[in-house]
Amino acid sequence: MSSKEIISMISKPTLYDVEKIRSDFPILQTKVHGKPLVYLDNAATSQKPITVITKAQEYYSSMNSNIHRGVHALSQVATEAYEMARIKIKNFINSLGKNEIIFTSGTTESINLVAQTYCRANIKEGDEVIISEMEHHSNIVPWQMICDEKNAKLKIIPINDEGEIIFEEFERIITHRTKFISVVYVSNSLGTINPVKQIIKLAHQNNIPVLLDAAQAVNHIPIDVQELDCDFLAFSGHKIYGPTGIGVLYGKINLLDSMPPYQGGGDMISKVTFEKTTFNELPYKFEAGTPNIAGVIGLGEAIDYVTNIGIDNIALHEKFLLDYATEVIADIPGLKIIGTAKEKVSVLSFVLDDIHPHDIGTFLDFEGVAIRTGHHCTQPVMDRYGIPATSRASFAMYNTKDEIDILIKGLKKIIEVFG
Ligand code: 7TS
Repeated sequence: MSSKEIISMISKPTLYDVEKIRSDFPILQTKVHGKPLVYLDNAATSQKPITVITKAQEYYSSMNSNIHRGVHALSQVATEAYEMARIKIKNFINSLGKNEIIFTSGTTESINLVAQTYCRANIKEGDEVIISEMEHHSNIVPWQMICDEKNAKLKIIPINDEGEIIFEEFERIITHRTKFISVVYVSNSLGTINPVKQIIKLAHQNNIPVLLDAAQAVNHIPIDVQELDCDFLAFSGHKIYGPTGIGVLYGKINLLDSMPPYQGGGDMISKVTFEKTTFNELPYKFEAGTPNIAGVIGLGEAIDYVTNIGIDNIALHEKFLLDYATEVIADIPGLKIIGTAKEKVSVLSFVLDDIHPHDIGTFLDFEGVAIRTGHHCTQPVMDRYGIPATSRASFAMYNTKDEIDILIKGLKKIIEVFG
């Protein structure tokens, strides 16, 4: 489909009624500096529908109690709601069983958990771990830490000018010493969708487990862990319209079973004596202490919200937005898009002449437009392009063509002001 056709389609009603969806998100009525909020910082965190907000509140107002330990009514209701959310997530990513779903505080903790358990137990001196050049710092630093500790080597798959993984380089750097691969499914600073199925296939031919950082994928792309055949998958609730401070680690049951626990404490034990402790079954072995119960229940509600609209419909709407924005932004003199991969989600990073991204962000803020500026916790990506930072607009299910026009108008004003 040509971009002209896409633009003509976007002016027609899309698969769903965007205005109806917008009315579910109270914050979208906010005014910023007297202007209607145009929220285009969705890659940092998405806004929450009213159902998620009320569900988390409902937990505190009518269910609040600790889970898994009480025989009293409230504890049972809370436990049921908490475990129901686990089942919703299991179904959403099509894992084999609910025991493969572990609640963490977010993508960052999920990755650290795998690095500190699976990799601490399985990586030895001289072994290698592979990541890519486009990782978020959360998928770099935990591997540096464990590689430093074990005297192992961290190897990097380079990216090309478009912001795509160079697959032949990946094939080249895998060796018999490679013991783990952790790659981002969708880049937060470039928008690139990586060929993760091919990566996993090649890794498995070499008996290497793969973790997918799906922080930026889960809200844009349907995920089927069985079809992907990934060994681990990490994501955060707040990027998929759920609460902050809650996330998920999916792991194949045999791997999770073989791993030592991450943190010690309540709920993760079967029996404790001073001489010896035995650990609880999965998934509780990895959920020490009182968890973020409201967060889990809120995340379950967010999954329901997304499922009702349909992740495919969301993807289609966002593709229209990305294609439209990419087309119209190209008319801005001096603007260069960073990240032009063939397969992309609705993330648009750019630099504009030598105007500093922070100036762009501040100026747009006065127009009511929220974008992200900086290195987006991907400093190696910035180094790859020889830039200190980008401006990044990222679109979600509730964004509109009109909002992109406001962004473009703001950018044109910036050029007038900065000359
Ligand atoms: N991985 C990717 C690809 C991300 O985009 C992020 C957060 C993380 C990991 C970490 O997620 P957390 O929920 O544990 O913090 N990305 C961004 C961003 O692009 N702007 O702010 C946070």
